[in-house]
Amino acid sequence: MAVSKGFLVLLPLAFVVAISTIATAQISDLPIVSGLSWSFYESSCPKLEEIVRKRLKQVFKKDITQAAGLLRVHFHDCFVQGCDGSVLLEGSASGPDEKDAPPNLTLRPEAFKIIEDLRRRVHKKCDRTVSCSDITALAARESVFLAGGPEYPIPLGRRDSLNFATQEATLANLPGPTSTTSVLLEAYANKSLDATDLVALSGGHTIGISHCPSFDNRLFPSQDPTLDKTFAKNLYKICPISDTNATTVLDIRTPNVFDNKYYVDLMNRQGLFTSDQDLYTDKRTRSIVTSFAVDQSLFFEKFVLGMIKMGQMSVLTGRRGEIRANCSARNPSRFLVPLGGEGEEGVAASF
Ligand code: HEM
Ligand SMILES: *[C@@H]1O[C@H](CO)[C@@H](O)[C@H](O)[C@H]1NC(C)=O
Ligand SMILES: *[C@@H]1O[C@H](CO)[C@@H](O)[C@H](O)[C@H]1NC(C)=O
Ligand SMILES: *[C@@H]1O[C@H](CO)[C@@H](O)[C@H](O)[C@H]1NC(C)=O
Ligand SMILES: CC(=O)N[C@H]1CO[C@H](CO)[C@@H](O)[C@@H]1O
Repeated sequence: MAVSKGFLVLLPLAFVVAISTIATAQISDLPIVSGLSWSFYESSCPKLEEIVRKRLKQVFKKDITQAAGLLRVHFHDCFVQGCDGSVLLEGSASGPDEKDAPPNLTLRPEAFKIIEDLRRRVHKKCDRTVSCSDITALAARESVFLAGGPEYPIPLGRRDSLNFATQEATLANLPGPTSTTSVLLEAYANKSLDATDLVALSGGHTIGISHCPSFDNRLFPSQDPTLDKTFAKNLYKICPISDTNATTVLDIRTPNVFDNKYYVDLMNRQGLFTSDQDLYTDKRTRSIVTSFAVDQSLFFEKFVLGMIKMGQMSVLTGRRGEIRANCSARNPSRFLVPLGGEGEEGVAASF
């Protein structure tokens, strides 16, 4: 049963008591989208989660920064057309795809390679039973945990999209880093995510990096007054003129650890993007930022709830969608046989 995994394991023992408010029963009792299940691969691929964790442990031992890349890919997948693996598809014949849209240009090529490598390992053990969208979701979940964050179950059973997401959809659905809290609240509300979800999910920026063009609106033509002065000085050293190629970390305190220091950064005016810092400036979200900065277990709890919500956005289940044999390409026609499940729609009827 998934119940055995339905708890949050927090590394520092001190947090265990505080987190007991969100115990086993609560997470796997959450209502989930029909077609998904907490124990979806229990019989078809019982070793799935073990395979993913074991491999990612090896990958992160070499380079922990890959965790951030994997977390971000899942976020991008879910926000554009739903968590359907569409972000993984490469080059459509008929024009630019989701991967080529500006916000995706900074997704790490390694993240796509890691996901495809996980798929290969999983399918070797379990044949083509596990979708690329589920592997992406699991990789994000493991990235959070292996970088020091909470351990939590996620519902599985997603199918992979048959179609590409357009560049237009990508731009319309992924808010930019210059967005204000007002814009973000509206974009999230449109996806049934509330202010707490927004602030908690933004905590994903506790790991990872950014390129100068994503934040140099705060440096040029003039310095954003909400930037801490010393912090700004260092950013000018990294990005001496606008549109340079260099990178810096998103969380200056603990750049590779999944913890609540991102919120401490915001309280010290050391958030990197306008979209980060404005969460502390805006009265509607400020108290949520403060509550996470002083209580890591509260942040972990809300982050997990946000991820479980986000991970179910517009998913394809049953016979809607397919299980790709290659995460970056739709299946060739020899795979076009109905997959299990009692859905109404035929597989790949559209082509
Ligand atoms: C609130 C809306 C969000 C905006 C505007 C935003 C924007 C960005 C931008 C501009 C970057 C850096 C791109 C670059 O220049 O390299 C970035 C990186 C990142 N974002 Fe977000 N993001 C948002 C929400 C999220 C969410 C919900 C998550 C996950 C839960 C997330 C996880 C990450 C991670 C982990 C990185 C670092 C990636 C790496 O190191 O390769 N972001 N984000
Ligand atoms: C909300 O979502 C709908 C479709 O789901 C989209 O057409 C609309 O542009 C979105 N609005 C905002 C503000 O994101
Ligand atoms: C940008 O960065 C890439 C990779 O780090 C490098 O190959 C390229 O030369 C850089 N471009 C500029 C204009 O600095
Ligand atoms: C997977 O699909 C991509 C994109 O079409 C292709 O470049 C790659 O060679 C494929 N991999 C395998 C193992 O067939
Ligand atoms: C046009 C372009 O550069 N597309 C890139 C989008 O991001 C992926 C992953 O980094 C690259 O593989 C694509 O080449």
